[in-house]
Amino acid sequence: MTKRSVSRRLVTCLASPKLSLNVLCLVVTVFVLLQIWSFHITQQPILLPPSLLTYLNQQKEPEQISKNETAYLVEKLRESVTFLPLKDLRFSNKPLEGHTWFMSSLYDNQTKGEVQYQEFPSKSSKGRPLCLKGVDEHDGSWNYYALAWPQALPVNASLQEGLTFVSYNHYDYGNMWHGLSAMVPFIAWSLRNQCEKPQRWVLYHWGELRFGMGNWLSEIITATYGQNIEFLRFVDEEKPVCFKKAVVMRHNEGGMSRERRMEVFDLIRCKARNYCNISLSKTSKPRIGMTLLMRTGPRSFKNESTVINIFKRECKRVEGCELKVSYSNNLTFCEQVELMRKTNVLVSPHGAQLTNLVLMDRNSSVMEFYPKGWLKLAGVGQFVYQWGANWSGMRHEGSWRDPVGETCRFPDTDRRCMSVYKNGRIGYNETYFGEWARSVLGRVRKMEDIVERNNGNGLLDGCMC
Ligand SMILES: *[C@@H]1O[C@H](CO)[C@@H](O)[C@H](O)[C@H]1NC(C)=O
Ligand SMILES: *[C@@H]1O[C@H](CO)[C@@H](O)[C@H](O)[C@H]1NC(C)=O
Ligand SMILES: *[C@@H]1O[C@H](CO)[C@@H](O)[C@H](O)[C@H]1NC(C)=O
Ligand SMILES: *[C@@H]1O[C@H](CO)[C@@H](O)[C@H](O)[C@H]1NC(C)=O
Ligand SMILES: *[C@@H]1O[C@H](CO)[C@@H](O)[C@H](O)[C@H]1NC(C)=O
Ligand SMILES: *[C@@H]1O[C@H](CO)[C@@H](O)[C@H](O)[C@H]1NC(C)=O
Ligand SMILES: *[C@@H]1O[C@H](CO)[C@@H](O)[C@H](O)[C@H]1NC(C)=O
Ligand SMILES: *[C@@H]1O[C@H](CO)[C@@H](O)[C@H](O)[C@H]1NC(C)=O
Ligand SMILES: CC(=O)N[C@H]1CO[C@H](CO)[C@@H](O)[C@@H]1O
Repeated sequence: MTKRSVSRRLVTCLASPKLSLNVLCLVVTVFVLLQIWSFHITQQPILLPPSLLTYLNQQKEPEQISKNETAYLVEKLRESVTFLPLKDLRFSNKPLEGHTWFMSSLYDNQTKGEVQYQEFPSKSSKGRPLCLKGVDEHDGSWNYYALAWPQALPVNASLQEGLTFVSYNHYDYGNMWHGLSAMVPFIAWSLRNQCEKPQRWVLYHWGELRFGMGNWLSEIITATYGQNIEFLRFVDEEKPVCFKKAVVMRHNEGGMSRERRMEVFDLIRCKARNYCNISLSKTSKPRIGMTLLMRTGPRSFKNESTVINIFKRECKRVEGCELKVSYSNNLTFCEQVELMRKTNVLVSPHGAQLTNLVLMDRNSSVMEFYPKGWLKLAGVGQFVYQWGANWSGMRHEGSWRDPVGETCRFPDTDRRCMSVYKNGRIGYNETYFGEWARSVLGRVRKMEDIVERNNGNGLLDGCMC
């Protein structure tokens, strides 16, 4: 050890926070200075106590200290990334309010009338990407999220290139309506971001991973983005996945103005028609198309032939009206798209098949039917198709609620009756159905422009359909 390096190390040593070392260093420094001063030694190694020599040898050169301090700190940052449970049980009594129980420590970007979303990395995440971890499909509190600095991603993490859509859905991705509600905000985001397409999706329900959507929904998404859906597979619960760019939605279409929602449905409708090769010239379209979209099983009509005959009769009275009767359960996706293009009046019981209403031309009409007991017992969810019609620019023409049905041994407002009514079937009232159909058809006929609309005009740049 040379004098120079010894003295430099002694200076570092003097700066040490340990009092005992300081004292020792001071003593040694004085000793070294004395040696130098007395010229007794010049090139010989300085004799130091062995314990101090060991300590000094552990100290690195200054440039090395700063360099390896960085490497050291990055390593510490990497290790200190803290994963929190995706589902925060503290908010289980109000899972959908405010920041929700999903990624509850993070806040959405809320601009009035616009979709509520989170984007990572972003200014609000201070440039940190989002990382996810966990493979649980049954309990979302065993899946995790974290923000990490790009230079210090967590140990064992992989980085996914491109754009990833992370969806939270309180209901499910199999049901056409609930699934579509979860997808609307992503499409709205894309509309405002040069139609950017996701390279992959991560779907959560209550923080639990999901790896699929209903067929209708996945066709809608495939048609809208013009590519197949890729789901991210988490291979190992100890291997986090971080995203170059991630967009998170957890409020469905909440916060979006009616105009923004209609933009989304205009795009979906137009993309679906293109995807199904339904060109405007190729297929003829009735002047007024009335479609009975039937269900089988729960909420089907008890006496289909009578119901069909009532609407057939009313349609016949209106010039240019054509009635079609279809079963939603055995139509392909493109058959549904085609059918809806030809439908101006959709007549159907309450149920997921009604989600197809968004695929009709704007300003088309919907007539909805419920079995007994739903008004008081089924909760607000029973109004989703009234909302859906409004949000997609359709006219909900009202509902018929069957006054007759199975009898429940409790009072009709008792919640226990819902299990009796839930899967009820629907009767008919010939007088009411006839008058109702007449008045709806009358309104439709009065609207002059039953011609083709929604050619994708008015859509935003980069999202032309
Ligand atoms: C929130 O979104 C708006 C556009 O909708 C954007 O201009 C703004 O920068 C975003 N804010 C943050 C903090 O990300
Ligand atoms: C990283 O992965 C290795 C091998 O799979 C595993 O043994 C180790 O525990 C992981 N480390 C962390 C911090 O998860
Ligand atoms: C639409 O037409 C294209 C090109 O002719 C074809 O590749 C595609 O399979 C068709 N799609 C459907 C749904 O028929
Ligand atoms: C349907 O109603 C018609 C007319 O009321 C009746 O003649 C027929 O038997 C009913 N059919 C069924 C399956 O209930
Ligand atoms: C569609 O389903 C309905 C009811 O289950 C059935 O009556 C009809 O024959 C089916 N149509 C086709 C084309 O399979
Ligand atoms: C829908 O109907 C309203 C009037 O009821 C009309 O002002 C509007 O232009 C129509 N929209 C389309 C897309 O036809
Ligand atoms: C949709 O709802 C809004 C507010 O409730 C209402 O002003 C508007 O007229 C409705 N639009 C249609 C087409 O029903
Ligand atoms: C059927 O509808 C008509 C017209 O709304 C109503 O006057 C009549 O009471 C209804 N009949 C039954 C059995 O509910
Ligand atoms: C002397 C020494 O340990 N140098 C290391 C400092 O840190 C860098 C980056 O991690 C390494 O490459 C050096 O080997």
